[in-house]
Amino acid sequence: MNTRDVYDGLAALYVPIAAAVFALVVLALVWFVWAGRRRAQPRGADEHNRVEIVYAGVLAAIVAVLVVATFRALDRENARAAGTPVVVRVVAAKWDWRFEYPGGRVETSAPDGAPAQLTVPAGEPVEFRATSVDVLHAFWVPAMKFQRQIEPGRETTFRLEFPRPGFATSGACSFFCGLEHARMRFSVRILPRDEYDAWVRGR
Ligand SMILES: [Cu+2]
Repeated sequence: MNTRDVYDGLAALYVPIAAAVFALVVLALVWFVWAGRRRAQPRGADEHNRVEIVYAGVLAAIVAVLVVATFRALDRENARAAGTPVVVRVVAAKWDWRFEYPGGRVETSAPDGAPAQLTVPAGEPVEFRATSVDVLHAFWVPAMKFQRQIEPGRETTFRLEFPRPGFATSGACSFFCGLEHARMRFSVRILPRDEYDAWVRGR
């Protein structure tokens, strides 16, 4: 979950509550003004202990819900910022991709020619450290509208945040690199974070 989603989730809670409270206050004011005009108030008519206790209880409950939701959102945001970003090492070569993950998991193309698969978590920044072992290539994920040239002997670092599972399914080399350039593709699999962690561990 990125910062924007955290914020939108909170706003979706705050705005309806604020609107409902505002509407209730306005309605109550109008009602009291209308119902109370020119009528003599009997003694004790300004004492409504039960109503006031219910009112205070409802207010306290709303405040409690908002405070808990806000601090939870803050915790999620802090955890996201504190955690080291997911790092994927990318090695481009004529004419294949190689993706290396922390802990030693490595993905390359299959012997039957199926392209290498890039697996990433959804909704958080993924840091790519890319290099080439031979000539210039380019890392291109069309759905992300992102491409970056990859140079031999030099590490190129970039961060991408894949919004949700299924958002992108494929990528390719977008820099002509020789005879089989057109075959230099990879598939993209975006997983929820917990599934991604299980996948990385389960090599
Ligand atoms: Cu290439």
